[in-house]
Amino acid sequence: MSKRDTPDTDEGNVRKSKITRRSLLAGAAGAAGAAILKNSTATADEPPTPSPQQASPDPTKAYGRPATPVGARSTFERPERSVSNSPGGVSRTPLQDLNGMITPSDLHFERHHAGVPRIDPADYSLLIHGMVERPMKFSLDDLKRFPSRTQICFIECAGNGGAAYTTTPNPQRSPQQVDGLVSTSEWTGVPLATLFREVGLSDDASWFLAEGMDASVMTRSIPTDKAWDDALIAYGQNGEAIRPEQGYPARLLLPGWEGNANVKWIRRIDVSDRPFMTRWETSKYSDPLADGTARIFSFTMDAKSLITSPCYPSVLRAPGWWQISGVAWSGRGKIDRVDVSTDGGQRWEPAELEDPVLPKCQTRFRYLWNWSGDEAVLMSRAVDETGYVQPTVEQVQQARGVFSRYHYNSIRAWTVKPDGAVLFGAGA
Ligand SMILES: Nc1nc2c(c(=O)[nH]1)N[C@H]1C(S)=C(S)[C@@H](COP(=O)(O)O)O[C@H]1N2
Ligand SMILES: [Mo]
Repeated sequence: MSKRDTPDTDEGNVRKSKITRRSLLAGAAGAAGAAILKNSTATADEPPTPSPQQASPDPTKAYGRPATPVGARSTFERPERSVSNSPGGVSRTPLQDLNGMITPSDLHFERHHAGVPRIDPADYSLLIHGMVERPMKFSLDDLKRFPSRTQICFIECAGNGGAAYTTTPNPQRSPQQVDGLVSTSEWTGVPLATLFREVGLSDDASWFLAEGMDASVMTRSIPTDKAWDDALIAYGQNGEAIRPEQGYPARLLLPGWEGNANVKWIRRIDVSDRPFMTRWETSKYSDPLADGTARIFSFTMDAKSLITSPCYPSVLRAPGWWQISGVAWSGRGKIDRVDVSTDGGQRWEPAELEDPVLPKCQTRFRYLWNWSGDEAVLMSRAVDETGYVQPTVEQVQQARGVFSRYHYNSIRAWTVKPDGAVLFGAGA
């Protein structure tokens, strides 16, 4: 039918609907207007009526629990730290259950060598002495009178990731089991530089000893430069007081530096012009090298990344689009880029980084992947703002030998099997 042959009635309908739309905008909806809305996708459905199961019999109760002063997770969500039986305290963060960058405080990993001391904040004090003009003791209240600073950053145990320091890892490992000794919190405290100005450091001061109040009396030597840079005496964690397991009422926070040096329950700082060579930095936390020497005071955590979804023990239900998601971090500064490979490291493509990208902080990355259904090997590779590239396990073993005990930041891999099972390692 040619345009000229179009019946008048159709023309009339077009005109009528135009007028109707205008009148609708004017707020005068007539019978014709209703017809247009009926055929439109913009029609709003009735809101769903709550079913008896959804409706709460008592609006003051959630999940049948009475309203409480302190909340709890949905009973459908059960993220848990995994607690190991090794001597001392170790618990690991369930990285595979987390979104974004923050670790909920009750899921922050724990590493303590002789239990968690119970410290009444009224009895707490921090002594700063040694090569200072005015030795001083600060109560917790004293610490809180100074201007505070807040920083979101990760803490990672230097021993994290040992399970990945091999070319033949156990395939039945979750992100928590491989790399669960890393967590990220928002920390609040007083800059150590402020306290150092208060006590007046002598000109030759270059190191200080940090000592904990727990039964292990953890002691580490730290260069004073770190204090002038960004060290905190932290008393806040994710908006509340620091957790007992994280060092209540105060800990040393050294953003980007190995977990062990972040002395918890800190009670004493002894300022000096040389390191103290404590057992925590000579027999432990120094890295044996291939040539028989050891690297000592290897404080900075190198760039690292880990895909946390998909991962063991989850299973991909079907081929098609899946989001690959994970976290990347570097003790040197910001993450600049994370590359993802879905073919075992032959081709790499940049992932999207989720804002905000903060220095010395975990950064969430994501990459959309169309899984063909064939076996695939997923890898991620972090590059930080200094240009440092996360190495392969072969590269780390070449540089440090196979007996290295700390700083295992090599590229991690997951193998996706044709049946959708996800296993740890490239050769799984
Ligand atoms: N006083 C004291 N500080 C300590 C420890 C300890 O046992 N005692 N453990 C260290 C180790 S080995 C690590 S990895 C970090 C762990 O911090 P977190 O338990 O808050 O995660 O704290 C460090 N600070
Ligand atoms: Mo540690």
